[in-house]
Formats: sequence, C-alpha cells, structure tokens
Amino acid sequence: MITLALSKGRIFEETLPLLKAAGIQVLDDPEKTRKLILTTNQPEVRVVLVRATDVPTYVQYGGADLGITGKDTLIEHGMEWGGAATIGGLYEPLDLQIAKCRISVAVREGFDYAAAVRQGGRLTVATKYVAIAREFFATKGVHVDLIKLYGSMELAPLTGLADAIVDLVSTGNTLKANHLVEVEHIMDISSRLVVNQAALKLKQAPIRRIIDAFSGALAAQ
Ligand code: PRT
Ligand code: MG
Repeated sequence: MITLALSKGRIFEETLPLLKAAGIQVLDDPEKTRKLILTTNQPEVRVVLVRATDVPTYVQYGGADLGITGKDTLIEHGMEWGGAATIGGLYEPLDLQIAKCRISVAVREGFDYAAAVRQGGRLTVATKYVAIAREFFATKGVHVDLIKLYGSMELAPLTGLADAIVDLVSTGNTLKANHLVEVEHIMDISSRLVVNQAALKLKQAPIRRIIDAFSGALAAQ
C-alpha cells in the first residue's frame, strides 16, 4: 500500500491533475465525505487527509509514504530555505509549482516601516511563520518581538497587536481589503512533493513511478 498525505483545499484541488497524470483518481470528494482515508482507482494507493501543517510530520514519521505541502510549511517544520533538502528521513524530490504564493511583510497603510527598521528600534511582528520571520529579520539586523498566531494574521496590525505581519500573499486582495500594504517580499512559495526515505527504499518501484509521473506531467506543462 502507498499512502499519500494531502490537505483539503487548494493543495488537494491543484494536486488532482498531477495524480491524473500518474493514473490515479481519488474516488471520494474531500469536501463532501467525512472519511479521512480516501480510496483511489488503484487498490494499492490511498490518500489520507491531514492538516496542512501536519503533512511533513506524517511523512517524516512514516504515517504516509508521500505528501504534498507548501514550502512555507516545510521550512517551518525545519527544512532548509533553498533547494532540495533532506531532514531526518524526509526527502523533497520535486517542486510541483502549484499553490504558488509569496511570503511577505505587511503593515498598516501609513505605518512608516522604513523608519521603524532604520531607527533600529524593535518591531512587533505577528505571524504563523515564526522560524521564517526570525531568520529574515535576523539577517536584516532588525530586532523583532514575535507573536505566534494560528490564523487571521491580517487582524494583528489593525488591532494594535503588532506593527507588522509575516504572511502568505497571493493576489494581494486580502491585504488591500484590510488596508494593509506589502513592504517586503521574503520569498516565493510553491508546493513540494515530500517522500519518506525509508519508504522510498522499501517500496522503490511504485513510489518512483509516482515521482516520475509527476515530473513528466510538470515537464509537459
Ligand atoms: O486551513 P488550515 O489551518 O488547515 O491550514 P492552512 O491555512 O495552512 O491551509 P491552506 O489550505 O489555507 O493553505 C495550504 C497552503 O497553500 C499554504 O501552506 C501555502 O503553501 C499555499 N497557499 C498558496 C496559500 C495561499 N496561496 C494563500 N493565499 N495559503 C494561504 N493563503 C492565504 C493567506 O494566508 C492570506 O490569508 O490567502 C490569503 C491571501 O490571499 P490573497 O489572494 O488575498 O493575497
Ligand atoms: Mg487555511
């Protein structure tokens, strides 16, 4: 059995064409079923639905053989910033070029970010991405007080909880609707295929077949 860990929502939707290219069709609609283990047209392949932030954990510890998750989530999980990397049994063979966005710093309209950074004062930053934010501001030499949030980051500068946020931006509409402006572009994000290294050794042929089908589908785009 090959187990693929996916999260509901945009990653699931954007993964479907890649699965199709690999000859895999998911037989349940994740938005309709309450099942967490989804069957596919291939008896030897199943999909497990987990929280986006839990995908690296499932794959690293062998709860799933493969997984698809954002680079943002992988970096927060401890993977390196640039290029393909490996940590403790988790291997990232492919950039799937889906669920693309960027990680940015945003502040309230009218907040003088340049001055706040220049004066060497402290900046209060609210984010779900504490590892990414810590590394980014440390490299810039800016002192920050980080506040960990689990969602609705956009609210923090509006309520006075923080001066700035570090969050994902795609169209920019959410920032605009909340009178926030992007002041730094930290990095581009896309979703990656991750594989459990022990599984890759034990189930080499079927896992290789999936990796190759995904990379073939990407090359054909
Ligand atoms: O919802 P849950 O807490 O379970 O997990 P999650 O929020 O991490 O999952 P999900 O499905 O929302 O996001 C999964 C992954 O999709 C992320 O880890 C990213 O790699 C990727 N992705 C791509 C995005 C976006 N684009 C995105 N725009 N994830 C979130 N957003 C949010 C962003 O946080 C902000 O609130 O959309 C809003 C901004 O969008 P725009 O278009 O208004 O700029
Ligand atoms: Mg979400």
